[in-house]
Amino acid sequence: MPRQTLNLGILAHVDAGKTTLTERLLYAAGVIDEIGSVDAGTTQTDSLALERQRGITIKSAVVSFAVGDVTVNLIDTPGHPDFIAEVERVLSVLDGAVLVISAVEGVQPQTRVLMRALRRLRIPTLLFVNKIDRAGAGEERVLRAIAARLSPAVVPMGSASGLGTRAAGFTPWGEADAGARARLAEILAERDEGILATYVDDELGVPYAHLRRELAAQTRRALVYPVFFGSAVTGAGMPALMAGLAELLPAGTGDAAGPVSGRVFKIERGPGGEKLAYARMFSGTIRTRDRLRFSGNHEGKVTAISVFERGTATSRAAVSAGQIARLRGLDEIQIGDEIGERRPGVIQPQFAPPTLESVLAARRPADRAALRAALGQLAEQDPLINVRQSPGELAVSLYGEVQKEVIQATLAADFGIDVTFRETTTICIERPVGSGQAAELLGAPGNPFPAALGLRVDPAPAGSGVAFRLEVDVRSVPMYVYKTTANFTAMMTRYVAQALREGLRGWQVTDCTVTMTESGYISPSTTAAHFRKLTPLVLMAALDQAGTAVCEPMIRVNLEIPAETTGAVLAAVARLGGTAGTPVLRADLGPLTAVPALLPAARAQDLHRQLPGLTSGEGVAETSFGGYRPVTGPPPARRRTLADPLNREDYMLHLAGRASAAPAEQSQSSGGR
Ligand SMILES: Nc1nc2c(ncn2[C@@H]2O[C@H](COP(=O)(O)OP(=O)(O)OP(=O)(O)O)[C@@H](O)[C@H]2O)c(=O)[nH]1
Ligand SMILES: [Mg+2]
Repeated sequence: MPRQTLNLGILAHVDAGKTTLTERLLYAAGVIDEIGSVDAGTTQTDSLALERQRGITIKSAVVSFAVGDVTVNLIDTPGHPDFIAEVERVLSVLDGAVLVISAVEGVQPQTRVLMRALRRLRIPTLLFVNKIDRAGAGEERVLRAIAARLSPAVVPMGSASGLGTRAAGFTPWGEADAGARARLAEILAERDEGILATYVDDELGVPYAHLRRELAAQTRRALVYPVFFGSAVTGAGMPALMAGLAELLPAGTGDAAGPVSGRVFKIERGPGGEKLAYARMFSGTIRTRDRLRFSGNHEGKVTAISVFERGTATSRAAVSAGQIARLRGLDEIQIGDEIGERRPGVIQPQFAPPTLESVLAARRPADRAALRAALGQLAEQDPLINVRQSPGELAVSLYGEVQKEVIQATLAADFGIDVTFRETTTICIERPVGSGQAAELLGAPGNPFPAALGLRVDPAPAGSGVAFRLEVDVRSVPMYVYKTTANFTAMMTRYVAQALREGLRGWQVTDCTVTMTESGYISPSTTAAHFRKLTPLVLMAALDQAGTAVCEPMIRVNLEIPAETTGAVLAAVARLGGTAGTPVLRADLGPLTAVPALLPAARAQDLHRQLPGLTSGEGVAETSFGGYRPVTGPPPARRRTLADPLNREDYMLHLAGRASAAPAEQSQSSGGR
């Protein structure tokens, strides 16, 4: 029987100890003989120079070790919220996760954000309460916070002792611990009829082996969350946690003989500048020199394969289902690409998009072209930075200031380019406020192309994105170009998405339905390029009729503040352009009052800064993405990019002219396209 593989993510709030725990697990499994430290910059997974300097994780990293028959591919992720996109990309390739919680700080804001995503995706997860050796470490307190804030379905797996000392330890419960056994049966009985029936008769009536099997089954279905305690620094609790990985999480072998299916979650450049793609294999086998299809229509030949074994990537002739491969030779491949067969189901983003952007420029004018190329490479590894080029200007999307500093330092260290950033601004979106329709008919005066296209834009619910629908007779679609209607629809969907990247005021347009109401062609002169070029023109005209509202990103803030400071905090929220809900006194918060508030993303940082002063350091604020809200006052506009080959402003002027001017002038103004 082939070895089983467990693709395991380590997730946590920043500084909870993920990288230290990774190092400790590698040591305990015998992969490394000496334990590196984050503070000395000597760990396996914080291998980038910048990670070592700063002592934080920036990129996800893969290492592997064995527990019994199971090969664990561990993916260490960054905890800082500026790097949440790294976690996002990893989530879709995991079999299970360990969510690390500090025994001192307890459940922190990012712990909740991550747990929400893990629960939503039903990823089997073990909770590991780390740092029990540190002064101030708690057990009951942390368990209560976990139950109240992460999930009530938690199962403590043992008890901690000597908290706050180097001698702190963890003792797993076993068959003889009657109290723990009864509690375990009680929790499992809530989700299993068989156990419930026996348990009601006799608390200890369910055989212990049966309870453990059921615990594993319920953990694998993400119904319950076992909790372990320990210390990544002293090694306390490691045997229990490692046994838990093998016993409770779903390792598998996959179908190595099945059709090839994999997913790329990380892109890196090798020492010679070659592209390296990290892919998790769901099914099938890839061998060197295989030609692979990825992301729909691209193809490439694999020139080398590494798999993860005993710590690092090792060169191999093949990689199969369950494993993580590092593939070389696929120059066109991108992060998020599916290799081979598409897996059913759409991958929904779990976290908020970046809400900030900043214009940057090379200090030395001679570096301008090099900067563009370097940003292209950074975008390969992190497409969400969404490099935008407008006349004379380059801008990137950002989650925050730390990410900005990291981009600056990376450009300096890896590319030798010194850059300066202009001030950071928020990224707005545009939503249609009404319906609009426009068309270019075959041979109509001013239609620059031998193709007909009509589009209608209708508003759709907030958060629904963009939908495209075909409402034309299929006979009006040039089949000699597109082969099938499905293909035509797919291509039109692409053109529409492309065109909606910049709306009337330069922001991405979303939350709308675009319907194709008119189509026509002249065989054989009409080509795909004509539909592609006509789409932004017609769509902009339709959008102009519909009108759009510029909306800014909002941050939802859950404040927990001393009751007597409520008035001052509410006033500050209002000053920052936010709104607050009704304060609630909650028993679990002791003397604190909970206040929900919604603030423009641009101002949320200000509230964070003011909160300690307003609440004598007692207040805490937990933030999450709060959607978009129409801006008050004059809507901000964003500079257009060069990506659009046709000048849409010219076209709009031309349309305006067509409405009022004489026909002779119209045909003139359409010339030259
Ligand atoms: N006392 C004690 N300190 C720990 C323990 N685990 C980690 N630390 C310390 O906590 C700090 C952060 O540890 P990391 O392992 O870098 O935490 P991380 O979760 O990987 O951090 P990011 O990747 O930046 O989010 C370091 O100074 C560690 O030495 C522990 O069990 N006990
Ligand atoms: Mg780390």
